[in-house]
Amino acid sequence: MRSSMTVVVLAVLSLFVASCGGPAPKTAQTPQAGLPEDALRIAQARGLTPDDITAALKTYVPSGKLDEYILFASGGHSGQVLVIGVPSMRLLKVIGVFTPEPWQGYGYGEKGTMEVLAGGTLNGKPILWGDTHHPALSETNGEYDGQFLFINDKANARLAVIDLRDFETKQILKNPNAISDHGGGFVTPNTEYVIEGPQYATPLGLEYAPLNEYKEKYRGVITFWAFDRARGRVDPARSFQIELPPYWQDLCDSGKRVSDGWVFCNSFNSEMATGGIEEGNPPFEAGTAKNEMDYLHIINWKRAEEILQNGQYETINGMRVIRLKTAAQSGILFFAPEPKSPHGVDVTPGGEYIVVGGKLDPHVTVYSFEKIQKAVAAGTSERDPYGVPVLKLEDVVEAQVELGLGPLHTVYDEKGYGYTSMFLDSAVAKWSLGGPYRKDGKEPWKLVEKLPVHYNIGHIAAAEGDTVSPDGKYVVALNKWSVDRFAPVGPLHPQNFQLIDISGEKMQLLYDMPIGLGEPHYAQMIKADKLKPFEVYPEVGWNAVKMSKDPNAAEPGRERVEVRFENGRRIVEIWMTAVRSHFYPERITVKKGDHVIWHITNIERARDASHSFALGGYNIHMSLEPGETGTVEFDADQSGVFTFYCAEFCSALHLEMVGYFLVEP
Ligand code: CUK
Ligand code: CUA
Repeated sequence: MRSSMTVVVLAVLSLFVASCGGPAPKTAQTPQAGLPEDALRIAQARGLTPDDITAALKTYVPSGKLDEYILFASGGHSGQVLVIGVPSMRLLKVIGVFTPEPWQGYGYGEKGTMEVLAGGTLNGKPILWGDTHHPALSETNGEYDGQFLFINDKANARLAVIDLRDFETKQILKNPNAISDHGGGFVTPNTEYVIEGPQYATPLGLEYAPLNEYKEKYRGVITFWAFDRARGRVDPARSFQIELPPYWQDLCDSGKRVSDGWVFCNSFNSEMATGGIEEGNPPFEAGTAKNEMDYLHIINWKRAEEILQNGQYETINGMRVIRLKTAAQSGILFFAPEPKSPHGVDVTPGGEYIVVGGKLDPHVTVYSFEKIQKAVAAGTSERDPYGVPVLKLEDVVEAQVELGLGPLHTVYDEKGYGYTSMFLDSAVAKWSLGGPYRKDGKEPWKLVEKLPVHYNIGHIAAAEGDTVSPDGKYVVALNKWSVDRFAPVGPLHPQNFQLIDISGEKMQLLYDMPIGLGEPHYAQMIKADKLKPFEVYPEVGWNAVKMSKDPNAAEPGRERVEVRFENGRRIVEIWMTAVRSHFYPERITVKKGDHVIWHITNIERARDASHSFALGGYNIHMSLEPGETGTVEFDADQSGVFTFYCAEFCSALHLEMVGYFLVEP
């Protein structure tokens, strides 16, 4: 066994060296003649198989070389976003979103970031964590444009906007009429809207109603957050919602190309179960799975815009809401049956088909947008209990493809294949699309290959996967369990991202990346060269939340401390600069009870010359990137001698980058 493996290893390596060294034997980068023996010796010593070796060669990114793709992954209940290079699977950054993040000084006193986090409060109550599920890159004509990233918080029904010029969170919006969400964020093809679909039904508008009024008072609500690209912010005044029945809507996806203007959402509790296992009712898990069919929600948002123009909406908690009756009667909302307890809904790149994962059904069900249009035009007399037109399954289904156990989410490549995550099978199923996608003569709508993954795959992400032109090349399996894949670190195991090469005839597993933070759900993968982030902030004195020069920025030569009185209270305002390796000034003296406003500008122009401002005892930390201005404002409510220092190892004399904050009793 071992010797035959060694022979294969040798064959793979000699092939590799031949192909690398063959055509251009004289360049300095050419592997030396000694390489094959070295490489063979290492491979043998480490017990690597030929597949291991090709996987290593496909994922290794040498020092100084950059990754081809960037994966933006939700951080799950860490409330953050992970930025990962592909194919190296190196973690590049953790972006603080719904949860304060100390390294970036996000939520530790810096005024702008405190205001961003305050956008997510509910009736003034701070909510300092989130359950991020679905990151969505901004799109132009259905292609990722690399400008913005959006992500939802399932736990609290919130949406965040991240600016990809500096990879920082700029805005958090609390949904005024729902307490949980799920099918979002997803963008429309030109990022007109960022969609936030609902999850668990509650009384609309965050009102109270007992569970025995479930059918009358509880509702789902889908939100269309209008995005103002020039301002880089969602504009709540132009946003709107559509009231939905209390069917527990799940994933949503935007139509594109032929289906642009439409949105599709699953649901999984058309039974309207309300639980109560303790009172002898069936538990939710059984109550929501009783019916054979749930409803695919088919929503015409362009029609909804017309209805808004006509003024057919109500304003609830400051948000324009198209009521359910209006939506059902005016061509906005339609249903189509879908096999019980569906999960993922994923529109094909050209927008022709909507693929629904069955969860408790071994098939994915493929709906045809063209057939949906015909069925809508033909009309139907069937209605759900809320008056929503229900199309006939046989009128709108194109195919049902048997894949195995627990199909959840589907992504696409450039060759006409779908890749579906199989939760119960712990596998990725590759299957052939039909219609315009089938140009290679292969049989359409058929399973072609299954690759085991480790373990319990949830979402799956593909290179440029949600665009109108996926790249193929890679998919990443976002596995919920890792069990035995990594060195044990206690009962709480990391999740496992597995990189898979899909460029060849057969899929190849390349790499396991442990995720030791929260539980990622979805991820999107963009070509790295589409991102054009700042290397340093464009001007000294930059306010990173407002993305413009801060009028209060401290300037070199104009550093100062001013004391004034407001309503009989002493206000101490400080304008300070930071540069390698000092703050200016270095001594700040105030009196106990003073209100302190402290501006600091990092006046560096060198790439990576970040400083920070750590004030012990006051729960204050700011990160100041080159050019950035930050402000902290607080009451000096503790007397004593405090030190402030730069926590970023910025220079040889970084330890000397310090000052005293003296608070007189
Ligand atoms: S959900 Cu997590 S595995 Cu929130 Cu997109 Cu399917
Ligand atoms: Cu600046 Cu350390």
